Amino acid sequence: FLSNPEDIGVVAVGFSGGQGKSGVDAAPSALIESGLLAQLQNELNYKLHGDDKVNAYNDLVPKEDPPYRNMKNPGTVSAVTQRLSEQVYSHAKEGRMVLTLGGDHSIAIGTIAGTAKAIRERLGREIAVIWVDAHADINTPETSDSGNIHGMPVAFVSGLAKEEKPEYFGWLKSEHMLNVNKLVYIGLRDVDAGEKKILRANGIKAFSMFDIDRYGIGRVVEMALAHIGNDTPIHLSFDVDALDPMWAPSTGTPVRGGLTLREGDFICESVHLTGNLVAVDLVEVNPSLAADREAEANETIRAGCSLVRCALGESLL
Ligand code: B3U
Ligand code: MN
Ligand code: MN
Repeated sequence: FLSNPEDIGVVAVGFSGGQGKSGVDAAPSALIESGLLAQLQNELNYKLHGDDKVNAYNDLVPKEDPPYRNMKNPGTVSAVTQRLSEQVYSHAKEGRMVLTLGGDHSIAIGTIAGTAKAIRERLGREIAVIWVDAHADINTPETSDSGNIHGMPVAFVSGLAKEEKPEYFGWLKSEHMLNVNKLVYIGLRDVDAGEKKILRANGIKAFSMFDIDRYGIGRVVEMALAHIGNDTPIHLSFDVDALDPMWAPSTGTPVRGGLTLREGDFICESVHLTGNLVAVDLVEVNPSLAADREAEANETIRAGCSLVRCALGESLL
C-alpha cells in the first residue's frame, strides 16, 4: 500500500461555484447523513481523520468576482481550491488516503494539486489520475462555451491552461501538476469539439462508452491500469454523472447511455485492488435536482455511497 491502509483523511466540500446550479453543495452532508462515514468506520474499520463538518469556505468568497478569461466565479473557485489543496496535502503528507466529498468537479483542481504535491514529497513519485466521467472536463477558459470551471479542472491541473495571476489559479506550481501521460479517462460520452482536439493533440488515453461496449468493463479497466503502470500512486476522481441517469439521476448534467452502477463499482473495486489508491473524489451529486425529488435523490446518494465503499474495499471477500 502506498498509503497507511487503515487511515483515511476526510474532506467534505460543500461548494457549487464551478457551475451554475445550487444544491451540489448539499451533497456531502447528504452522503454523511445517509451513513457513509459511519460505515467506513464501523464496518470497514477505517480510522477517519479530519472532521465530518462540511466546509463551505464562505470566508473565501470575494465581494465581487467578475468573469476573467470567460471563467465564471474565477476568484472564488481559485481561492476555494487553493485552500482545499492545502487540506488534502496535509492528510496525504501524513500517509492517509484522502476521501473528498464534493461539491462540483472544479474542486478536483484542489484535490489533485494537494495529492500531487504530497506524493512528490513523501514518495518522490508522480501520481496518476483515473477520471471517471461522462465529460472530459479539459476545456481551457478559451475553448469553454459555458465558462463553468467544473468543465476545466483537468486543463488547469495539467498545465494545459496557463495563468500567472495567483488569484486566478496562478498559485498552481509545478509540484501541484499532473503529467498528462499519467491521466486516463473512463466513461466519456459528451466531449466538446475543442476538448476532442486537446485530447488528440496531447495523446491522452481515454476510454469512452464505445470502448466499454466494445471490450467490456473488465478489459477497459485492465487497459487503463496498464497505461498507468504498476505501483503508481492513483488518484481516482469519480464524477457521479459517469453513471447512467438510471442510477444517478440527481446530477447537474446527466447524459444518457452511461455506466451501470455495477460497472462503476467494478472500476472502484479494481482500483482498490491495486493497493495504490492514494485519493478518491466523489463529485456532482446534487440532491435537489430530481424530477421525483426524494426517490431520485436517494437513489443517487446510495449510488455515490456504493462507489466510495467499493473504492475502499467493501466488496472484497
Ligand atoms: N463540457 C461542458 C459541459 C460539462 C462539463 N462538465 C459538466 N458539464 N458536468 C462544459 O461546460 O465545459
Ligand atoms: Mn466532471
Ligand atoms: Mn461530468
